Amino acid sequence: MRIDVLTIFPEFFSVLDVSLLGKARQAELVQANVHDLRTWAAMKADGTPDIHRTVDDAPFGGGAGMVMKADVWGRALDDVLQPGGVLVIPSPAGVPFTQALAADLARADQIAFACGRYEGIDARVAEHYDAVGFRVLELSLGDYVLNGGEVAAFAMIEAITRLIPGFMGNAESIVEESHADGLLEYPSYTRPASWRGLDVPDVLLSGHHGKIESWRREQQLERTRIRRPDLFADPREGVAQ
Ligand code: 6GU
Repeated sequence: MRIDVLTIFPEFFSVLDVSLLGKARQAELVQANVHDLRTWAAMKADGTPDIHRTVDDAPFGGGAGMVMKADVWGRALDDVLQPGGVLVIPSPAGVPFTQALAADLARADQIAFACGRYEGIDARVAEHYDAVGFRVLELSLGDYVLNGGEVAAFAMIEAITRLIPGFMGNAESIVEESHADGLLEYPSYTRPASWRGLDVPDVLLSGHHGKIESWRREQQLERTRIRRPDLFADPREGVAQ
């Protein structure tokens, strides 16, 4: 898989080298390229030089904040997006990024992450690349606002790359983890069996695999019911998939 990140804060992604992704990179399962968006801001839309390398401008219609310029993003993405590549635009106004989407994107040949500030990128950028045939996804991490798409892109890169076939050592730990089957993971314990007056549930010490399995299933259901009742909601109502 090839990952391209376009950002005005390329230094932020030096953390890619020290994260889990470092391993996938070494194994040559992932090739990650980080680009400074200002590389494509050396000229204005009319072709004249822009010594300030401006990437944003005031919103049409007024309002707070700045909007990132379509012409700069267009030149950058024309250079970076490969045929068949997926364009991901992190945005608090996007559809929810889920484990299912992460698994889907783990099979992509290329993903380009367009990291904008939270006021956003001129909406015509997503519209244009969709119109010319790219898969374009505006994705949100959750219902809170970050200053820019960088932290969100990094989280998505980690969620996606660990699902690339051959990346994780233990395939079972992916099958059993939270969200793999739409439920939260059951609680886990290790030695000592008693710690500060708290005992590991007896069933886990019983050696009875059938009972352990059904206890874990009950725990998954109970946890999900209490912490994430929305995961039981009818997917046809409300929440975007
Ligand atoms: Cl994807 N971007 C930003 N800027 N804020 C967010 C987010 C994304 N997801 C949640 N908050």
